[in-house]
Amino acid sequence: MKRKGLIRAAVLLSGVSAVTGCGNRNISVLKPAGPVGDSQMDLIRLSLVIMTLVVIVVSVLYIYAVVRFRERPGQKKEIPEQVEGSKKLELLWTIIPILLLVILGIPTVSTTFQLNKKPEPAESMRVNVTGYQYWWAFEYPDYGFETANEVHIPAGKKVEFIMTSHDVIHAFWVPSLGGKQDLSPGRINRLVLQADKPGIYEGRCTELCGAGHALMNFRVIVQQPEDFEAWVNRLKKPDSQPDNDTAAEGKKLFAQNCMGCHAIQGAGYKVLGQTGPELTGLSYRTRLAGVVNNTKEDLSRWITNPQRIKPGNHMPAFDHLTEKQRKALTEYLSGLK
Ligand SMILES: [Cu+2]
Repeated sequence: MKRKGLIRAAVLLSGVSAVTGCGNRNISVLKPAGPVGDSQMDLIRLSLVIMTLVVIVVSVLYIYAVVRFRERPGQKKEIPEQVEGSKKLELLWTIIPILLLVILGIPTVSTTFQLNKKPEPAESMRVNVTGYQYWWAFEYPDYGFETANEVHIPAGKKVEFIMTSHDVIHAFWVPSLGGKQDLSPGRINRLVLQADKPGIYEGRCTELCGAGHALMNFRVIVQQPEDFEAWVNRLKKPDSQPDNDTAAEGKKLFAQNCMGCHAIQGAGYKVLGQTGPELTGLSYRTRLAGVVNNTKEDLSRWITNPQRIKPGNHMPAFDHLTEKQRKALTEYLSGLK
């Protein structure tokens, strides 16, 4: 019996840690990493205080009533005094919830308006986000380049994300930074976020968008302003030329097999009506397709059978390539700067 109880407690505790996201400190609304997350956390705290007070008051009244008015041995059975229609009581339990809702409502509405304010262009930057089944395009209109599945931003600066979708409805969510916004085809939505400290913050799609939805992950890479500038400068002048014979062979294979969907700046591969992620600067990314580490082995696995890694995505398998060709293509792509 004791053992069963312990097992139950362990299962319950692991469930609690799973829902609070304590496994990864960079993907939790309970550990905000910027002013937007902070103000949303304040609202969570306020509603938690109000709800806890309500639970305590109701529990105390309930326990008091059960104990005080319990049936005693030898007690004469009589119908207690009826309070139905009591104006005093009706007013009391109508006014108190209204007051609690007002206390919660005023800061909620004012925070919502405050967070939705358009930042001054001088103190913010803009990133255009497009959702695709099942990846993210991040375009930097101020710098004239695009990247995929990983968005770099400088610490301490407001970033205005302007969002739309290429196909179905997706939703952009970086739990540690706050907010959540839908990306709908034909509509433009916006979300302003800011990160205080450098770090990698995990992002998720939170709108069921198809078979690959649960793996439609992305990362927000927050850097010190000078490191961000260096990254921008590297991407503004991409070096996409192969630096050895194997990579040169890979570049040819890319032109034959991949450039219908993927663009690489600096190599002359610009795609109209692009359907696959931009590959410029692929070597700087921490992950591939948002789900596996950016290694040559995983890149090769991805090229051979992308469905195995992210089911439902639109990239065909290039399993007809020989071992040598796959190695060459991998060599070229993993060297993209
Ligand atoms: Cu989704």
